[in-house]
Amino acid sequence: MSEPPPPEVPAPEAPAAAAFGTEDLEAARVLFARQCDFLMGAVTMDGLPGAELPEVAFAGRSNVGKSSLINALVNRHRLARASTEPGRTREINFFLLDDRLRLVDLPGYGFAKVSRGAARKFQDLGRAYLRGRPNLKRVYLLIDARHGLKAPDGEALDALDKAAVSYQIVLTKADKLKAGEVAAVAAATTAAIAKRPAAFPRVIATSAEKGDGMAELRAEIAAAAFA
Ligand SMILES: Nc1nc2c(ncn2[C@@H]2O[C@H](COP(=O)(O)OP(=O)(O)O)[C@@H](O)[C@H]2O)c(=O)[nH]1
Ligand SMILES: [Mg+2]
Repeated sequence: MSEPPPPEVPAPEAPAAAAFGTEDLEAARVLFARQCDFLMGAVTMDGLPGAELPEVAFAGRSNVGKSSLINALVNRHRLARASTEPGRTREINFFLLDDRLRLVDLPGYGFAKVSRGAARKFQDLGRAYLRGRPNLKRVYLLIDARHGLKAPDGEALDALDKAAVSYQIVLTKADKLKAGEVAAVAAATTAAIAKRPAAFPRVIATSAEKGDGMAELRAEIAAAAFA
């Protein structure tokens, strides 16, 4: 039996693909094809690199796909360690792109395998970074497309709104759902953040595995970093 076509979900905001012209998409593609290297990992606020370059940070629950997304953005399979073991990324990892932009892999929140005290310490570091980083241009908050926004994500959104840090939601692992299901989660997420003061209104659905949404996300990042 053939599947009925997915329902048309009205997009409250223009779809991400329409937000950028061909030139913007191409410029972003070229930027992300440049040299990208691991710069350093930091375990304390004192250990952060200087604030002389713009940074965009990736945050989300452990296992949501942060490292995989960074790898996919720069087309490098093993740049950021993608691990199935929660809590392995306990530091803030910095990647330097084209000597002019840093991609920042933040510690995941909500791991089960580390002690509460240890988990809190990493979360405090992530939180301190988010609150006090003058060169932080935008935070990409990753949400598993299969789950949508959950309570721990709500806490992260509250913290970002309170700190007045611009953030944008990225749905990950879109390849695990049908297109209509992804559109429904994107629409629900867009509606859920509509009244949040620091939220950027466009929600981007991505698949690090298949490459969906990567061109748009690169263009969003370039626009946020160099605006
Ligand atoms: N199917 C699929 N799996 C993904 C995708 N992104 C990440 N994963 C898987 O999800 C798991 C966690 O990914 P990882 O990048 O380590 O998450 P992190 O803890 O947020 O850095 C790994 O097994 C990845 O292979 C995706 O777009 N599609
Ligand atoms: Mg990781």
